[in-house]
Amino acid sequence: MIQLSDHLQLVHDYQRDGVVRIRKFFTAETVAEIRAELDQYIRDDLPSKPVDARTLEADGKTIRNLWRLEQHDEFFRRLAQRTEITDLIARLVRGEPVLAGVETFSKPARIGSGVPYHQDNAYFCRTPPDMLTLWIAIDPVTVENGAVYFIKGSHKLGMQPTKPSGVTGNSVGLAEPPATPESDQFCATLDPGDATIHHCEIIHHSDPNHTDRSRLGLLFVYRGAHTTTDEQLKTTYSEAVTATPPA
Ligand SMILES: O=C(O)CCC(=O)C(=O)O
Repeated sequence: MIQLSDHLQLVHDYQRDGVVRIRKFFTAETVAEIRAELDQYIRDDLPSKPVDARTLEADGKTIRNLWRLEQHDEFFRRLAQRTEITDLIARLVRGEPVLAGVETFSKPARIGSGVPYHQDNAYFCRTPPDMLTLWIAIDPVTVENGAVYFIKGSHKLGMQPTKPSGVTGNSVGLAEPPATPESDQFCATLDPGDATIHHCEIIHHSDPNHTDRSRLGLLFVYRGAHTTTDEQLKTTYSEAVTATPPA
């Protein structure tokens, strides 16, 4: 893994923009280990896990997301809790980092579905919003195969009105699409091993993958230990997830 020596610049950019891109976050060797572990988990372990350990694409068989890998697989729990990572995350969540989730957004070739405009805190429901996602590219991430687009600075706007999206795995979306056109948004193209870190209130989305190339991302979600549940956000989330369950 790379040495994250320039924390200060990164913290500054994250606070200003709500998202940062880090090249070569993991080495090619670590990316290969992650891919092998995911393959093994899906083949040997997932069949005996609860049905909500994954969300499928519309074909009813291809994995869209794996959820709660930190509970289901020791390899991922350990990887996400390496001190090189949590030392950086502590600065960004302004306190002791607690691992809240390890998951995939797999975006498989040809059938990978889009993710509607949203703010993650509509799902996480924490206050203060000191929570974030480290999104690590396992496959190359391009404009064509469904890179995530972020509206820089939108994490400073507070929570925007939401509506149930009807999208399995992403049940809460923004009530209205943002005024900023996609061409003015930050498109997080990544090579394998590169990563982004995004704030839980930044507005973002991704488009479907109609290409022949998979766009697999591994996500580590952290919150500050000082954050608590925002009951109002939780009520809205519970209604949406009841309307569109993740599995
Ligand atoms: O990977 C994607 O396409 C979307 C990811 C996302 O919405 C998130 O990290 O909150």
